[in-house]
Amino acid sequence: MRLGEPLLAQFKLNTHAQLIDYPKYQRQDLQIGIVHLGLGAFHRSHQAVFTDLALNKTQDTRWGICGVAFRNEALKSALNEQQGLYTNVICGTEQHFQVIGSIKHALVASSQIDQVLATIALPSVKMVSLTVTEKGYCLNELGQLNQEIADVQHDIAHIEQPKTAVGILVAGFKQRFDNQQPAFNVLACDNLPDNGDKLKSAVIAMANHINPALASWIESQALFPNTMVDCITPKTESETLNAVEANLGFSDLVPVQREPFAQWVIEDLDGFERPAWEQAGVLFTNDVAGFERAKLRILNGTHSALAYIGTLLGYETVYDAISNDKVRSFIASLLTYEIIPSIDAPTGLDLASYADDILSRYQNPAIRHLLLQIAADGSLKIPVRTLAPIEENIKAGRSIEQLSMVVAAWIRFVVARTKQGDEIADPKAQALVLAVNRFNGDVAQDIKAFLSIDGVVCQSLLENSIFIDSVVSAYHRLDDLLARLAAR
Ligand code: CS2
Repeated sequence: MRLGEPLLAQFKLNTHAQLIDYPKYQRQDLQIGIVHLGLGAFHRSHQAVFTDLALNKTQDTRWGICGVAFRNEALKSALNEQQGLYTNVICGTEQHFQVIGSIKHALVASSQIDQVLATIALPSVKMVSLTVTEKGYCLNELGQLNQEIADVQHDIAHIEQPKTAVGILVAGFKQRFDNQQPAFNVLACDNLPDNGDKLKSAVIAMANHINPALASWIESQALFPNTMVDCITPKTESETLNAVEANLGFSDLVPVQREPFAQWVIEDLDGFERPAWEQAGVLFTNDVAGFERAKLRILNGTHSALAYIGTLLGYETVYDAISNDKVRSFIASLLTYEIIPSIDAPTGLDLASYADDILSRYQNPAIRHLLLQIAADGSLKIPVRTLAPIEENIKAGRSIEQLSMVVAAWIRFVVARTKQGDEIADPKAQALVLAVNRFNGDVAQDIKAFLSIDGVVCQSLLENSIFIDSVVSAYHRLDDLLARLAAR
């Protein structure tokens, strides 16, 4: 039998109910309070789960979610056939199964933009939240709206039919502004520092092209709290579907899998209407920046290091790579000497033990987190995760040797994939491949040309010879490092 409302109704009666958690609120009463853009696995393993937990505790059915995928029609159809229900498989020493009910229904932006905008216009909608990855913010290297992106230009010219997340927000605000309805708030949930502030500035920049009065209205009426989100969520695989079927006896076409740990820190802004997420363990604070920097540099920074170095060593998953003691020591030393010193710890957070806990999370054999998944979009991730601490370390006179090794490994990863003719998943793939194809064997020149690709490295760092020399030197020493890490 397929997961859906009829099955949910039976949970209370059948034995499977002992194996799983399931919604205990009146799903038929759920209103749409949140429109979420980006219906990938991460939203469904994280924010939708926190919301489900809050709904279970409060029975406050104002906060159902309308999930908007950008293109994935199959996900939308499967979720809607299951009345929005899906299984969250928590993979620790044992598997734990939760049927999540906070998503009421799903839409696809590329084929149903009118319905998406009509939903955002509903008076019950108080918030639009997003998990659209770094590239969804359409920012340039200065963190401002990148008007060279074709879809951004499209949205400025045709705001009624937006394609980008920024455009959907602007179009959503525009209809409320035109109809004199109250604004909604926006909750950015992606791995970028000051995610809310940056999204706000991109939205306002686009709105300014449409109507400056609209831009000032958004500026004064809408809140964009900054957030930190954390939960390791590998892609759903056929094993995930099989685990649900084997353990629960029903089929779910769109389950998600994740680690037991999940954290969500949200800037505490007055007037931000939301579910009672604090009852589900969400932390509201005025120092999100400290948590964001710590998580982005310690977790995401070492993730990217593992992704490039691990792939070059022939590993497939984070678990495989971190199970090599030498790789683990390299990562531990990178953390101790170059990453942790670059972070101002938020009050109450001990960075060394935070980092230890993260390394333990990587050593979870039940999580198959593919290095290639993390390696994607390096041109957007490396600046935030690796170049930002490099820049600060240079200013403070600290070492950047190991961070430079990560940059060198990223470049080598791109070189290796280009030579093998493998796809490079990156919005700047074309420019990256072009740069590699022009390599002439003069390492200093090649590295400089690669790092000069438009919009990857900010100008001040590009002009900094300490940085360039350090990456060139790391590139020369990379083979030795890889050989040392590979030696058993
Ligand atoms: C990862 C993140 O794919 C990546 O770039 O570093 O998705 C990471 O797993 C999450 O941020 C964990 O919270």
